[in-house]
Amino acid sequence: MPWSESNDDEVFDLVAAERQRQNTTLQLIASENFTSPAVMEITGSVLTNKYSEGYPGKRYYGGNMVIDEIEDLARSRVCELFGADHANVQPHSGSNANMAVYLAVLEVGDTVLGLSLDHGGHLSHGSPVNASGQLYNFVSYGVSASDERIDFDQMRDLARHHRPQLIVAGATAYPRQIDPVIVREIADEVGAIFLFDAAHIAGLIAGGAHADPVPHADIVTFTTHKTLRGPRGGCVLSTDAFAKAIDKAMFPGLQGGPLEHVIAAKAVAFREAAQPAFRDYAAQMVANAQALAAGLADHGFRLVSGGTDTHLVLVDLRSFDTELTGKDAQNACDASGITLNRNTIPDDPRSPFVTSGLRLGTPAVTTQGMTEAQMPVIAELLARTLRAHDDPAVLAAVRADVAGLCADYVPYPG
Ligand code: DSN
Repeated sequence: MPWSESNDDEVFDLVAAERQRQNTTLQLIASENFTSPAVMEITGSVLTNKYSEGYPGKRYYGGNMVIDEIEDLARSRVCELFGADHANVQPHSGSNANMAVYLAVLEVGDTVLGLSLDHGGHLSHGSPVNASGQLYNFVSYGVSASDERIDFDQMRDLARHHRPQLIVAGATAYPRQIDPVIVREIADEVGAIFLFDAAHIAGLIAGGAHADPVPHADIVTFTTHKTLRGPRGGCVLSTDAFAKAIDKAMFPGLQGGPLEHVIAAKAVAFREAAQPAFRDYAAQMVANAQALAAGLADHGFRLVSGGTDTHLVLVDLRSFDTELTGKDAQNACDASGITLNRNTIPDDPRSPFVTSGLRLGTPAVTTQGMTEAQMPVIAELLARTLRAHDDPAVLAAVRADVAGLCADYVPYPG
């Protein structure tokens, strides 16, 4: 029975509308990017048809001779890119990568240190509403009130007091580099395993803009679709000592059949990230974030930690407008064609659903070819939006200017 010949216009039209949205509005969500046509082509390939539970050479289904080569290629490319002993490229997401690590190295109820969610951590670092926080005894460290940077003295004190089995470093809304050497020292002092969650900064590491945590951490997890610019998915790197336990935890422990079409696209992205041009891209993401931060400060926005040395900026809206919430600001930005997300700031007086902050990132606009020259323009567009956040005429005018800017940097023409 052949496939239906009639096009599913309903879905295809919606995809076309989303492409139009991405082409004509600014994408400033720090965890998003524009992946390459090659990555998208491979993600949509015949590999989606194949079941391949298991690992290369040890599958539970026949017909995996080509798939084995693909997964081996992805594993060897990513090990070379980051200098790792072992890679598991099967996680469907960063959360799954983290959960597989917990399953591999912890017993239920074990104690873990992680960055608190409202200071920039991630749900899978022990939030009480996430399985990580429900299955394990997470103790949160945070940023210090004085400089809003990770308080390593607090991390050390908590480690000495709680003797955790695991220390998790890494963040989703933290604009500063995290020194893996200090975390290693603390982990060694208390005999803890050290996991570095590099979800946001994997592309900065691959491109040489941030220090590689692989030589210092026992295990490194990351997502492949943020600064790394690959397909949506996750990855775990580890020393040989943890390889077997992590592979077993991933499959059959946590996931079933791997997404080999995505794994092949990860292999493409790993190769792209190994090219010399990717080093320029990584450096430009950081330069753009710093220029954006400076532009926003000029308009009266307070920047958490005073700036950034990553691809993202965390804005405290209260210095700009005490009444303006992150939720209302995000809605106004949606109307003016600036896509970003509201975010809690450290010790936010408002709820995580409302928030007092915004998170902005430069991975996508940098892929489009924007540089430091465009960042003050974006800061101005944001300030105009938020100064008149309930005035539809101003929002429409900003939206037209956003479309004008994006017209010079169309990510997916044709
Ligand atoms: N949702 C991701 C982010 O935006 O940072 C984290 O999982």
